[in-house]
Amino acid sequence: MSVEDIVREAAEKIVTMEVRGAARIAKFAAETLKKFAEELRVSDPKEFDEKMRWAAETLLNTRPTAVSLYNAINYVMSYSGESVEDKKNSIFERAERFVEWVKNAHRNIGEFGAKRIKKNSVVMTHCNSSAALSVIKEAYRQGKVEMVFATESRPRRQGFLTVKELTSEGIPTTLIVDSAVRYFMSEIDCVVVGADTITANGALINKIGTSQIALAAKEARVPFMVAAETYKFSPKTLFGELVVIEERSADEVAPPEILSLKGLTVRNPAFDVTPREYIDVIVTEIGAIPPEMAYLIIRERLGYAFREAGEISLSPKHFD
Ligand code: RUB
Repeated sequence: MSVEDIVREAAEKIVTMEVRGAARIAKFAAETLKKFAEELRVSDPKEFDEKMRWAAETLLNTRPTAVSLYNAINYVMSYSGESVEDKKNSIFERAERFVEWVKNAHRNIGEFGAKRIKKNSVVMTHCNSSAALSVIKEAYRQGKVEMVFATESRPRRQGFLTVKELTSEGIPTTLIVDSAVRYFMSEIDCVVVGADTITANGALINKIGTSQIALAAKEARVPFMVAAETYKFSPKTLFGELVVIEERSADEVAPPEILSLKGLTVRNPAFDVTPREYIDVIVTEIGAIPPEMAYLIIRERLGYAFREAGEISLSPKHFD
């Protein structure tokens, strides 16, 4: 196995969704860059930088939508140092700091988010979000959650992961198909979802179907909470860049006998956009904010995080 295979294999795991979810892929990318740097036997600093850049771009070109991946990679790649050894140490430190960021963020988000959940609540969630589950689990620990409705989340059924996780903690859970969301909305007290990306204007990009849930929630006047670490906010959207919505293979949607039907087209977008008007609150690790404040998070929080060592701006190649 060559040292490059560390990166190739990691990239493959993200593409095939063996590692999935915006926080997990971000953490995994940071850990992979660290491991790659650790194993790289190169003495020329310039060559080292080139190899690191190749690794960063390979990881970045796996899935286009979750900005957490871009932010994680940029954070680690903003390393400093003149010698290879110094560069490596800076990478180790930054990767470890990013991983800590992920872990601590979940703790705070759980705590802040749980405060917004009232006693005896029935909560609905979609897909499988570690941030949203932090909120739900903490609220349950505080005795506030009576029942969680979890959507199946077709086509990949991440809802199964969610119901496994919730039931393993003893949380009363109801699994529903995605199309049953509006049917049950009148029984729901609060919707909590995660985020793949939050744009500068406060829109949420999350698992396909999220915007329909937000629509049904607004109609029924059910509060809609987004649990999102600050590394889910997109600095790129500040400069007008649009979020690329990943479209995945038709195989995920239907079996071969359907896919072979003459004249049939299958579309499989993995994410959708929920405008900020549908969002009551975004719970981040530094506080619960209205979506209108997304711009400030990007400027004050992320600007600072990347300014520390000067941002290296990477653009994914095949998504442009
Ligand atoms: C996962 C998804 C999740 C967000 C947030 O999509 O949309 O809601 O990534 O998750 P996929 P987390 O399964 O296609 O990766 O809070 O864990 O980052």
